[in-house]
Amino acid sequence: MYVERLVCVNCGNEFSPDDVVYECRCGSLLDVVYDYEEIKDHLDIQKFRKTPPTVWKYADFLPAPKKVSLGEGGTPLLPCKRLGEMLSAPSLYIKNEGQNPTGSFKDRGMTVGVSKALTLGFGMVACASTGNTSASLAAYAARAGMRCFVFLPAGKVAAGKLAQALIYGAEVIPIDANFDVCLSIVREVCREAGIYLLNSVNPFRLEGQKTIAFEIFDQLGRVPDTIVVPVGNGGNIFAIWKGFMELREVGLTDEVPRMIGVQAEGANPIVRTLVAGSRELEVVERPETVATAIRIGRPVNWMKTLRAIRESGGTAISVSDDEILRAQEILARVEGIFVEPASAASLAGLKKLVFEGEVEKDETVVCIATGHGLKDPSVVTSRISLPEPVPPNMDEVFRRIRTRM
Ligand code: AN7
Repeated sequence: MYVERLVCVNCGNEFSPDDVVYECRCGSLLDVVYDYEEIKDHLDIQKFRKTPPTVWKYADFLPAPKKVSLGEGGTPLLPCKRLGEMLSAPSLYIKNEGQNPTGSFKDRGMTVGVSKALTLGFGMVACASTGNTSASLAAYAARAGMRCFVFLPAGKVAAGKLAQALIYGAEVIPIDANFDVCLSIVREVCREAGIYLLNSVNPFRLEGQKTIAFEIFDQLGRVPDTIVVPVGNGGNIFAIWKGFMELREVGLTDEVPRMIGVQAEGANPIVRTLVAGSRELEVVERPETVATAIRIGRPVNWMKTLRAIRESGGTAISVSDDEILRAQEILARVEGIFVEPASAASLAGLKKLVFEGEVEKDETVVCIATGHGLKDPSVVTSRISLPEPVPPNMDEVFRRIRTRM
């Protein structure tokens, strides 16, 4: 392990990586710092280039030894020529995180976070979640033989995600409140009850998620110009940016991409904060969107998010629920990639960015498809109705298909 220390992103205060600490005395979150010179000295570039990508390929850049895994990472980076041409962004790629073990990018964080929990000697883990975090944590906790508690906004979690948390045996605790309230509750629960917290306030979990950047670099053979990411709590956009910064730090590249965050119009605190040029977070008290995964009004990682966006020369934009649903449909129909609404936000955002001249034709753009479409089938079945049944009669069958050819 080349991990050195935890550093507060606000005041620079330092902690040991063996401390169970999620925030600094000043209230801000912590980041993990490594001995990059050591990593650089030990990096076998030939072997590195030949090894196929998975989360644990990048163990040198991770803060805990591998203790629990479900075969996460190694998701495809899919060139989308036809869709790219339709959108005037011909060098478009989709990083399909829906192909992770529980169907979202959260698995990259949980393999590392739960491994860290085991290393620290915890027997219980918990999180608040809009759905995917709970599905992922429940699976990794099951695999590790740990007790798992998940706090969910009652009635606002997609059916597939809820089914996952239940079948993996987590203790599901629905709360009559939104995600932001659930998170403040679980933070207190973990403080009081000796349970390890695995929301993105946990500095180690995000370390696993930065492997998205390493994989994109490996698969593309270079750093893309622009990364477009849906933003909820804002942990993932920071993690991906950090991954690219580390590749530069160890001398594998000179480039860092521009990080662009996309939020739903009804849940866009980061966009509001950027537009206002504010030093404080512009909280959205009652977040609302069809993309329930990113129905978040008080993103705990807001400082990290703004740093990634500002330092990379990026931006953040909002898209409407209607734009999100149309992007979801077009991605499925034109490229055969079915993503959940929150993930489609990145594509809806790209469309808008091209229209506004923010993204140019010659740019290589990677949209992060964060979660699988099967997580939330009701958004599709409530929009696209099932055709009337046809009697088992060949004349009737041919009549039906001729009208559709
Ligand atoms: C599909 O599961 O916050 O900006 O509790 O499930 O790192 O929060 C999910 C977030 C994007 C936003 N896409 O990532 C949770 C949760 C999907 C997601 C995000 C989420 P962050």
